[in-house]
Amino acid sequence: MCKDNHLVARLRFASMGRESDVFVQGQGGRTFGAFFANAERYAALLVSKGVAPGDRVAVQVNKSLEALELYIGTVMAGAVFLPLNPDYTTSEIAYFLKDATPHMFVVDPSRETEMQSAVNAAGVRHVLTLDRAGGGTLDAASTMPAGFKPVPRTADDLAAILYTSGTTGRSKGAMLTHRALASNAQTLVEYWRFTPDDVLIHALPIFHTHGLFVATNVALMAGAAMVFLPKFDKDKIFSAMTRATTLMGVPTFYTRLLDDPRLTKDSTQNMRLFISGSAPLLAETHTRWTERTDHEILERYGMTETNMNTSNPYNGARKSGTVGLPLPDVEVKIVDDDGVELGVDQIGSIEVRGYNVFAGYWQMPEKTAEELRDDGWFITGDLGMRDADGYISIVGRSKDLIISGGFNVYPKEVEAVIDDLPDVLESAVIGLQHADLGEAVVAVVVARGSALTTEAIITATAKKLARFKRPKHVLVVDALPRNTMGKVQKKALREEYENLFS
Ligand code: MLC
Ligand code: AMP
Repeated sequence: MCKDNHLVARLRFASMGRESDVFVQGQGGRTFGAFFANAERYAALLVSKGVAPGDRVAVQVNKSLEALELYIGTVMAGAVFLPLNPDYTTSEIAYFLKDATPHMFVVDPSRETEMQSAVNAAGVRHVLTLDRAGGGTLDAASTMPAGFKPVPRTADDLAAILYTSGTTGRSKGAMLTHRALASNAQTLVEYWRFTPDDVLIHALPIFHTHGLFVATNVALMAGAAMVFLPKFDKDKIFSAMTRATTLMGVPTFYTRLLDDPRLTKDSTQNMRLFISGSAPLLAETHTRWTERTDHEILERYGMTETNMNTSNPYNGARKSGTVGLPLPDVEVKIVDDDGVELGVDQIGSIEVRGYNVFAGYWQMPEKTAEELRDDGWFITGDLGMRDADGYISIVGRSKDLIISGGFNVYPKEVEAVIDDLPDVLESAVIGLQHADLGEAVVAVVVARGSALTTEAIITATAKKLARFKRPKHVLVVDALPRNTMGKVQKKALREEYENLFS
């Protein structure tokens, strides 16, 4: 095993000497040698533009291999990779740039002009472009020499910042160190038995923990190959399954594949492992999948702040409805409101500790202190329990959060946009059960006067919020239910409209 502190050295170790082996299959794919050489060129370009160790490089581009090479190149340059959803609106990006003050912003060329004022306000020094085909001004890297040597970093230095929304509606930058990312990838490679013989189907976005760190880092660290798809695409996944061995996805991947008659024991016979995470996998989905394919989906549990915490075992019972056992080197405890550890089958707050845990929220010491205890325990905001065999189940969340198709939506952020409309008195945003997305965002709105239209709400949210945060349905009501303290009872709303999408 490679003991180097540098994340890139750790990710590269398994493919050293195998430069001409295929890392990414298919047209426009890459050998390991070409992949790392391109990353070295990006690193050289960044340094030539004055990117110094610790500088943030914000990247809002469509999924491409070049974007992955830029991730590795940024970390090689000693800088901090900051990926952003390409669907984020200008106002969302303005917040991230101002908060993170990156030295460089890499954006799709089609959005460069629109982002100019946000770039200026944040004092970003360089803007480069990268389109989904690898074109754009970042292509200046092609004239740079390969062979760039990674800028030395300690295990505690930052490799990435990933923004995660918060209950207050203000996104927080989770600071991830070289150690956190490298140690978690190493643990997962071993736990899930990844080897150079594996071929992973990569159909997830690469601006979140799941697609960027769990999928990409694990494949690289194992020296495994990938089928790299621009997005979830049933046809392409079925076609890839004949030559791939593993798939990582959110539950929506699995329910969509189950809806297709092509999902059979035959079509999945080359596969050895299906992994699900980022949102709860229904026990029913787990059972149906096993019946159809003879494979048991392996469910695991993670977070932006912690990487992966628990996983069902590779060998041994994969218990549906549970997220499995704490991973090696990760401590998990279930505690009551006073922080006292609870016993078997008792529901409490889930806390985790280990190398996998983040270093705090970027420039938010108070927020960090609220959630990350001095002794290293992180308060996840998830509620769970442990059974007699040690398996953890997630039974709810103490945070007001909706998970839609694996993307997190914090109601407060959506409510703030809706409440800003002059014809709105107040709103409550809730998640309702949805067959495809797990939960779907719904806005329940009280009008001020009679002029409010649902179109006005749709337009306002479309202007300010990325698509996955926008309500799939708007209900205009006379009043919101409140308890005796005057607090809006979202539970009552969820119960009242529970069948909206069924
Ligand atoms: C797309 N849309 C969504 C959505 N995804 N709306 C709500 N929730 C989502 N998740 C919008 C589209 O913009 C479109 O809007 C409409 O819904 C229909 O889109 P679609 O074609 O059905 O969606 P698709 O592109 O197929 O995407 C669905 C999906 C995708 C589930 C495949 O959302 C996805 O890849 N999710 C994965 C998210 C993820 O990686 N999470 C990991 C976070 S890390 P319109 O307006 O055009 O109709 C983490 C830690 C951990 O949580 O443990 O892993
Ligand atoms: P994020 O902030 O996007 O990283 O999302 C992390 C949250 O996703 C966790 O706090 C959980 O609430 C949820 N999550 C991740 N994996 C699972 C899972 N397997 N089952 C239930 N919830 C999950």
